[in-house]
Amino acid sequence: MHSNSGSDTRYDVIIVGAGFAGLYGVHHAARAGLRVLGIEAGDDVGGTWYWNRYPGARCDVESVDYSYSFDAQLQQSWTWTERFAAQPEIHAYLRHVADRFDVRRHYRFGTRVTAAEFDETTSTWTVGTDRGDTFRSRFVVFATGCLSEPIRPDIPGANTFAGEELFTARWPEAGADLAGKRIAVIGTGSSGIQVSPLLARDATSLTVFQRSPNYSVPMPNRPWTEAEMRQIRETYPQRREKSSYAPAATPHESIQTKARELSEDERLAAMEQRWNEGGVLFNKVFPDQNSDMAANDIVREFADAKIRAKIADAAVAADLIPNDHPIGTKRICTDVGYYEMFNQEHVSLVNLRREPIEEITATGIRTVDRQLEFDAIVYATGFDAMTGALLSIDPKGANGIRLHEAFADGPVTYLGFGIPGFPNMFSVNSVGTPSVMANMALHSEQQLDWILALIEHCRTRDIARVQARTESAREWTDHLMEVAAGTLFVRANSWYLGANVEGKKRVFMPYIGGFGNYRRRCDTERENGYPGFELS
Ligand code: N01
Repeated sequence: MHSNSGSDTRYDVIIVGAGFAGLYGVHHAARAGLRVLGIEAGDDVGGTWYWNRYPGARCDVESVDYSYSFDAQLQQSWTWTERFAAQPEIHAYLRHVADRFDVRRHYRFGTRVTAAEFDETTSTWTVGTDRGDTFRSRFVVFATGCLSEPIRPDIPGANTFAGEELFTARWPEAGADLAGKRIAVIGTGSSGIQVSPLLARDATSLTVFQRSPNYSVPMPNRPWTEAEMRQIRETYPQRREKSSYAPAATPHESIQTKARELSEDERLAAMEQRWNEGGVLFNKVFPDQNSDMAANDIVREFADAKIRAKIADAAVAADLIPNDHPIGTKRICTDVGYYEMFNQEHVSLVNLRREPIEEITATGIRTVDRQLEFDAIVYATGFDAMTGALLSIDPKGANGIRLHEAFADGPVTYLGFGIPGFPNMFSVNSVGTPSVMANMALHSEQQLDWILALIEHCRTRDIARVQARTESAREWTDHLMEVAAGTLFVRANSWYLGANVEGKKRVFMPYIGGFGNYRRRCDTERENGYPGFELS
């Protein structure tokens, strides 16, 4: 890699990404006195909340928890308007954080990292960008997101479509005027389920193309009252304390009694309560529902009945109710009026299992049975999760090894942070962390605190190189699989397992043993002087 930027600055650390994690990392690295450079492909901070601007995009973790905990004044001064915040509000929050702590000055925006290479002789990284710059740094931290590499499905004829083509994960900043249009939505994961009811409101017609149905629980969103916000502010320290070692990094507690130890009435009451609380918490009604098929069946049948009751046409209901995975083993979606939407005359469902797409034409979509005409096609087709963004950069580590070679038999990390063969490089919210199963705001704080503490450890001891030991990474990766194998999660073709990307090795990527257990393990690693890493 040759420098053509004329930039001779040697950084202590380069942090790639300006989402929850990157922004926090850059701020704290600067605060710790490190020479830090942040690089971000988007034109502003926000990460997921910068790119996913589609109508209806909302977080399924309560707003007051899905926010930074590190600064009491920030926490006290910011007002969340709704229980589940919408994308514009979360993005505004992250922009506010960037302004408040003056973080933008450390960033290069609109700059995509395209290469990263470790130099053996100097133990430094050279990072290249799509603008032709190269930057050198002792450490590099990839906070590039778990769900940030969108998939464009390989459907024949897709590039011949003459109408408007939109991706939920790359929604135009100026919005899209789809009122009065005939719209196709391809994909029925969280994004497709969130966007469809909003698009249906003003469309002439909306057709949802579903390959696999998903479970969705209604999101009981509403504005926070002033009294609630006051109470939350008063009890924030306790709320955060409760979250800090909790399984999902939120203050919510699970019912402790197993499903089959409760009477039918008690079970029904518990499920009804969780259903009404809404969202992903329905994955945690009973402690055994993700490990015991009989317990899972109880919850699944309850959800099936709830969904069936919303849909007028029994045949449509049968298509919309999943039958290929235990409930919760694919991320439970959260919706506002998704199932009810199908009761409207102008909304229809195409079950791709019965009626596959043959090709996309200039005017619409041709299935094996018919030609359907559209003005716009919306792709809500998911992401190359957890490894996609980092593999697209494909860093070159010690001895010239490429990341895709190191991951040839599946991703291997130690605690998510370190990859053997890649000294002085850290990945954030990566394979081997609870990340996607926990509250990302607090998870990101934990990740960057840990990494910055290790960097500090190296700096104060003149340690030039730090890298995960092969045996500790192997052990941790085996442990991930072991924990997952004890659950029902491995029975679903989910993106957790990489099943949505053709040719991707099936490895259960998140650590499913809970945020608290993971965090304790990371604490121990630090307290013991990083025995899982080689320091030299
Ligand atoms: O992506 P997905 P997503 N032809 O992978 C279908 C988080 N999130 O963006 O299942 C036809 O879940 C695919 O079908 P199948 C959350 O963690 C959170 O919706 O592969 N269909 C599937 O239906 C979530 O889990 C929130 O058979 C094709 C869909 O596209 C994660 O992000 C909101 C296809 C992709 O679903 C990802 O969600 C949004 C093809 N060729 C996202 N290719 C909230 O907080 C793919 N599909 C609420």
